[in-house]
Amino acid sequence: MKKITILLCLLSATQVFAQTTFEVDWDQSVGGAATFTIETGDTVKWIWANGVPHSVTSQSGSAESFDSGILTGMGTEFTKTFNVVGSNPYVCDVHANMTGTITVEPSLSVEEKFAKNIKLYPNPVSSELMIASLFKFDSYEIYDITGKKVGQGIGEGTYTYLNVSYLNTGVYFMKVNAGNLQATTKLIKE
Ligand SMILES: [Cu+2]
Repeated sequence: MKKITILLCLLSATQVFAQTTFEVDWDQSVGGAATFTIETGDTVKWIWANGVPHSVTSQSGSAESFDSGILTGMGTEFTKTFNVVGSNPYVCDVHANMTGTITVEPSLSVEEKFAKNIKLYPNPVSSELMIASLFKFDSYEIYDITGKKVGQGIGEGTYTYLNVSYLNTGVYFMKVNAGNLQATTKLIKE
């Protein structure tokens, strides 16, 4: 009986640890940073990144319904925990260009969460590229389609900017490393 109790405690501790809060700086420049793939029980926290009125409002067809109402004030927060598997497209009621989708999957490992939430903006890119990651990352490497390394750099947080205007037009692969996690995403240079 004792053994079973301990095992149950371990299981529940692991599940709590696996849950993640995803933070979004919510303003008109958010772009694709407002889109995440999460697992059931994960939380998304939108943080107003300027003093302009915004809302976080689910669109029709969203798996869950949510609406912050229109709120104003830098640092204002709206938090939602997602418990239903499915797709949640949402928008700011004030700014039509502030949109995102929260995709909720039944469960994801830490490795999967990292890999599914590496984002490159814009993509295709002509000069300045932003790499955004769920977790603080250590480094990135760019490879061409022959596997030759054509760029690399250091990550200092969850996002970094780099200039890729030196690359020829074509397909590349961006590898992002965070501790023992790594993920590779296709990058198009135009
Ligand atoms: Cu807005």
